[in-house]
Amino acid sequence: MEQRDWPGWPDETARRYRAVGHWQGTTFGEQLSGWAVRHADRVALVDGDRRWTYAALDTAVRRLSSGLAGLGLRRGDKVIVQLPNRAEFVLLWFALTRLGVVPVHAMPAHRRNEITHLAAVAEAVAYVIPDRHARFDYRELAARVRGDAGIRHVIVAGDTGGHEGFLALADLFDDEPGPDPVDPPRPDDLALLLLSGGTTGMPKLVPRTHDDFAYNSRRAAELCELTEDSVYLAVLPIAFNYTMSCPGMLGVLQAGGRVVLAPSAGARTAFELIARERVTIAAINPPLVPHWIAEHEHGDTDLSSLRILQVGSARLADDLAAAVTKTFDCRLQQVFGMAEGLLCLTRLDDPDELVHTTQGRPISADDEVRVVDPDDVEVAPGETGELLTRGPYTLPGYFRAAEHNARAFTADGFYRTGDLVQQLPTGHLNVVGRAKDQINRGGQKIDATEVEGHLLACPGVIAAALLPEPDAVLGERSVAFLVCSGEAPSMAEFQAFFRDRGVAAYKAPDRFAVVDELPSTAVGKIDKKALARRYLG
Ligand code: OOB
Repeated sequence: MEQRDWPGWPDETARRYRAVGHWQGTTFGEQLSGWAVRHADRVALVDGDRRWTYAALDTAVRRLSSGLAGLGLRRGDKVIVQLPNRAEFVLLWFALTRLGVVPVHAMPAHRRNEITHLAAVAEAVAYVIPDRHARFDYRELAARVRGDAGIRHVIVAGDTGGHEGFLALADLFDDEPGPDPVDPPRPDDLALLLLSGGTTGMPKLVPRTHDDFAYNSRRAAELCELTEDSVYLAVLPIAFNYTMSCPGMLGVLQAGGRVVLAPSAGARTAFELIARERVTIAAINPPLVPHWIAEHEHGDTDLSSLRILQVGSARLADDLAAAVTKTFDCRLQQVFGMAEGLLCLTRLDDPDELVHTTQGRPISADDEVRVVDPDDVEVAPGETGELLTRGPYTLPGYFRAAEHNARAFTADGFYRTGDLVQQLPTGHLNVVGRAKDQINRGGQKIDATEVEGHLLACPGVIAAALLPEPDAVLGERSVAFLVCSGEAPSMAEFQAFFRDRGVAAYKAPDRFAVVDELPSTAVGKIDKKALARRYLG
């Protein structure tokens, strides 16, 4: 049934990944139970003043699992989870995966437009939200979405605010852990659905299995040499697979270490937590780097516990990379990853030269990488080309997207990443550009086609193209080139238009430029290269 929703790995390949031990045939529920035996009294999770030992975490998860099962949630059901960095995310994530119920990882920034789309594609039966977060009331959002999307249950981590039919997550913990699930998941079942950055309109869903996602985090944890003494600080959204599994929360838990949740991405907050919890590894994105450097130079927080600072999700400038090494008494690790799978890390013993100028190399000996020209022919070593990949934790196809899959993968199953790279003889990759129609706004991916669709729906706009332009802080920001029929709407009007359409705020263009016409290619498509040459230099 499920396999028809997405292609799955060829049987022969799957057998090989099992035989060599990449896929270990355990589910996340089983793993948590195992950790709870092995590390019972060690602290697993810290959120503010709240702490859970492994034993307490396992018990809480079992109590919540049985409550969720009592609601009627079953293996294969999909649940949209939109929670910030709070312990409730962790409890819920394990409670769902233990039942084989599949969390769909929404981001806190998503709004009605994105959630409705996710709910429709996934046929989600439930939607889990915080009450309020970052001055936004998610209950209002859920009240609107519920009507549009066939969602049976809205579950609030916090106060339901009197919304009729909303359930409080706290009330779903049964008094005692119930029996094991009647129909438990299998290790090769879909475990979670991640969101792709998107290039063709709306985010695609990335299927990840228990086997492949566990391998991803376990292998990353090995390369980061995580142990029981490791303490991971989750700075970026916990639902992001960078924070979940690279090695992230899952990697540190499987090593018996401790996860500390940062309530916000601010450097001050992070530094206080590093000092208080003796954090050994933290993961951030390039826009945060200058803030961390400034905070370190002006403050006197004790960061002596920190061994690894990971930076990834957008290109880290070589100079900034060198500045990290100079400023912090810890190892910089560049992280080049994607929801779709492939993860590249610089190694702890790589020479500085490689750590400062490359985005690492694939974590698995079975990650297959090709660098090709537009005709899919491999380029000469060291030359620039598009990165194609397949392997033991890279998706074989998106969820319910057969048509898109035909374009996004080669005939022999390589995923077209849309990233332009050069590969060094050491295997390290240098990310030099992008062949996909996407803007990487400081790590947040914006699908140009999707935003252009919104722009074209705006009264008075007759043609639209969204392009990246360099930005000192974000690396890239978005600029919308518009052809308008009359007087162009103001910036404020555009912003209100995007908000009213229920689109996540980061997708609203940072700048608008009204032009007389958009250049087109021979086949009549908008020529973005010419547009960039003409207006962006
Ligand atoms: C991570 O995942 P996504 O799915 O949000 O975005 C993936 C895309 C990549 O295809 C690439 O275009 C870009 O983000 N990217 C980088 C990069 N890391 C990601 N571009 C240049 N340099 C880097 N270091 O962004 C993600 C997932 C797991 C771990 C880390 C990042």
